[in-house]
Amino acid sequence: MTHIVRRALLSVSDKAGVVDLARRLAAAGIELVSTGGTCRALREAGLAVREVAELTGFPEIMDGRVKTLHPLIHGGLLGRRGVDDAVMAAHGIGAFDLLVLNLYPFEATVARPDCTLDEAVEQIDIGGPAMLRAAAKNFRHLAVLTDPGQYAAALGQIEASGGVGDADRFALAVAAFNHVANYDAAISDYLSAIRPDGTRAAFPDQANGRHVKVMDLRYGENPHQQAAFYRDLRPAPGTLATFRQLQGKELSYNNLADADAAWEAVRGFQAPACVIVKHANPCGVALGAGPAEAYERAYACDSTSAFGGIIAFNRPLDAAAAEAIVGRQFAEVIIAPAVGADALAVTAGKPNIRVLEIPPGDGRNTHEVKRIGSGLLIQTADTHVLARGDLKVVTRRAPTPAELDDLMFAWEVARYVKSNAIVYAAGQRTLGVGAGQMSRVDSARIAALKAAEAGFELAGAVMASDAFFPFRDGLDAAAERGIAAVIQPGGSMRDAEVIAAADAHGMAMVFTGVRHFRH
Ligand code: 93A
Repeated sequence: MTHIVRRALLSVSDKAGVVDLARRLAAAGIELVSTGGTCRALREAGLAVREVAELTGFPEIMDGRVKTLHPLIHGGLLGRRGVDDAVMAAHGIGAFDLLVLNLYPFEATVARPDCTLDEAVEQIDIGGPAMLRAAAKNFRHLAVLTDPGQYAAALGQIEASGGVGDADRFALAVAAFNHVANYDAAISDYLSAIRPDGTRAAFPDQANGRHVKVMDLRYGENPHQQAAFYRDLRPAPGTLATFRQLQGKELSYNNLADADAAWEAVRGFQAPACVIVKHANPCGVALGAGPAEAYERAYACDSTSAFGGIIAFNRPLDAAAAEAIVGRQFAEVIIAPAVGADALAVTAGKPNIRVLEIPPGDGRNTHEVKRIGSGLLIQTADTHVLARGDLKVVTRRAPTPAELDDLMFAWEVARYVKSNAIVYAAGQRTLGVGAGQMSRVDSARIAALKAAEAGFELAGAVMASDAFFPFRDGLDAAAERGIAAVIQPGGSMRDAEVIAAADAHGMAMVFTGVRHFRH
């Protein structure tokens, strides 16, 4: 339904287009009410406008700090037709049907390098956001314009039908709340960053009210970079950001990034699991009867890389697992959903090891954000869960039940390995991981090298690939190494050729239909 516009309130700092808008509103028979500066601009253009101060009988005071904060204004914006009519009439409140408002130019002001704190504070709009929120809340009865870019379409509707339609009033209200939210974020960013001496901190204590600073970090990815760690205001329970550090040195930027990868990977397993991450990639992943066994099996995959690694468990850390680690290797971080007092007594012998406990919760990070230049790339998190029923057997030979278990395991690992990812696995443990190569064949070669160094036999093992094989050479090489079964997305132009190669080697191959690029 269209709500007919009879009376409009205009109060804009950015006066672009407002005279033309007001002229056409007046021509449509709409009564205009306006604040001081806007009113002057409209009158200078020869328009008949009523000033807010005349309407309320109360002057603008305190250099304009108080100009619209009056029941005759807010009552006119908030009154519900058909509900509040009597009270409005009793108090002489006239309804507004349209609000045209944009806020004090706070961001432009603080962008000036010479802007003082006092100047910035004067640009904190109070009455404007209150009116925007009132009008946006009352979207069933009012349209609200916050951007000159919205004027033409609204005018078109008003001139054609006398008002603005339901869906558009709602969309405009949402835009108004976003305008206020961004404005408030700019204020909180600025004020959070200002130091008592007027200089601005590179890493403010709070950022835009949606993140809170957990800590300054000694440095970033490299010592010449500065860094800090912020947490979402309401972090998803069970994610790394909710950690409690029980012992150890200060966490570094790289520790946190790797810990996140290790924790997210280990959370994906149902059975007791251990994931060891080095430079953002798993270098050993295994299931076991308990944490200690899972660790032993994960460590064996690549004991060289595990040195200085991040070790994550999906079960409480017990003394046996803690002893296995400290007796054998240096670890940067150990993460577990709980750490027993006996385990902590063991790790205390190596006070440099950071031990993190993540309180229980099955919340997930919903979005991933990457900065590119002065922009952001945002995507939903890769939370795809592969069910066995989703697999398509494409070879003559189907995987045996044991192969199927290992294929599912290897696939779960591969999603946490940087592309191109190749994972060799057997018996619910990784045998070799090839990560981050520009060519899939090289990743496979590296994974085989890792397996050989660890003394693992690849004959009868399985292979997971995060994306499809473009040519048959990957399959031929795998067969030469003794790989018996393969899991991969499929979808290459040469799938037929790749399947023929697998068949020729007597391999079993399944397609997942999804890929797990990770860059
Ligand atoms: O100083 S305020 O916070 N107090 C108010 O009561 C108030 N009412 C409107 N700022 C207020 N405004 C703002 O004035 C509006 O958000 C708009 O940006 C500006 C328009 O003022 P003028 O019409 O005098 O140029």
